[in-house]
Amino acid sequence: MRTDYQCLLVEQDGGVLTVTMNRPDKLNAFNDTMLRELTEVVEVAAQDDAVRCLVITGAGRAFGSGQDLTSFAARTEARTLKVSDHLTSYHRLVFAIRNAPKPVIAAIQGVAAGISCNIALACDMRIAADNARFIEAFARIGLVPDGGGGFFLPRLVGMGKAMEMSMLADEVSGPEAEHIGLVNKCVPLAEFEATMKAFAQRLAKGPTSTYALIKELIYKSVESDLPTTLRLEGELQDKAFELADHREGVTAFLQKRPAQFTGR
Ligand code: LHQ
Repeated sequence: MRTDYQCLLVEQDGGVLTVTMNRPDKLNAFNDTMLRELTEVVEVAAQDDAVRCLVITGAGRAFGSGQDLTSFAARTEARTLKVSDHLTSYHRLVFAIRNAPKPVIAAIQGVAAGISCNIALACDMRIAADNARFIEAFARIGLVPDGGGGFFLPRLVGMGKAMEMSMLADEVSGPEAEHIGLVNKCVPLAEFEATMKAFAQRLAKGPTSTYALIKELIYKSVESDLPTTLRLEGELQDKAFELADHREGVTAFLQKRPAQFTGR
């Protein structure tokens, strides 16, 4: 796994790969390099069996402040770039996260604004510190939510809250985010790092191949009807039954000991 990135810190601890967006003086705003690097790491980690849980987080006092507006404004004014073309690069990152056959977690402390917020929403789960500030900042600058926000937001928090967050673009705090289902867990900042590590390590020791099947079932179900989902459930359960981790889970239960999952 490559670790010498210009705008990222990449660290592996057991089965957990932690990727830290590292442009703290810009509150980790996305420039082209950081977007390209983050996409590469997620795509490589998705294929690497040694990585069983991926954590995306931010350096300094933010998760991320969205698109780097300084570099972007110059390019749109000069008409050297069509926004929808630029967005396809973000979409590649969104698909890489969603299609990774293992859990991808966003760990958010401080501000998560604009497309950084929506990259966090693309992840499978979110852990927040109580200083987190989620801002669908787009309407503040006359834009619609992008980076998948229009898809993820209503599915996570319902239509009304999604509309409110998108139109008013007010900050949602970490505790409020937990209350409305935007994040899985919000903890005091002092406990954030330890909580995030324990959560990720627990997932990394889980039945990884089964987790891939769970991702497929849950994500396809929100776009399917009941008969289709129940058919898929059967197909995926047939696959899960063949996995070594299923046999290990049952054996461990019968032997009254904790399961030792290998991820296969
Ligand atoms: C920044 C940024 C930033 C550059 C803080 N860029 N420098 C749009 C266009 C096209 C295609 C792709 O999709 C998008 C999607 C988007 O993401 S649109 C939304 C873009 N993001 C925003 O509109 C948020 C802009 N930032 C802010 O509103 C504030 O900075 C927030 C609320 C994030 C944080 O506020 P504070 O905690 O008060 O920090 P600050 O404003 O003092 O920022 C600290 C520094 O970071 C500052 O630089 P300086 O040199 O003055 O210390 C900011 O200029 C810089 N920074 N966000 N997106």
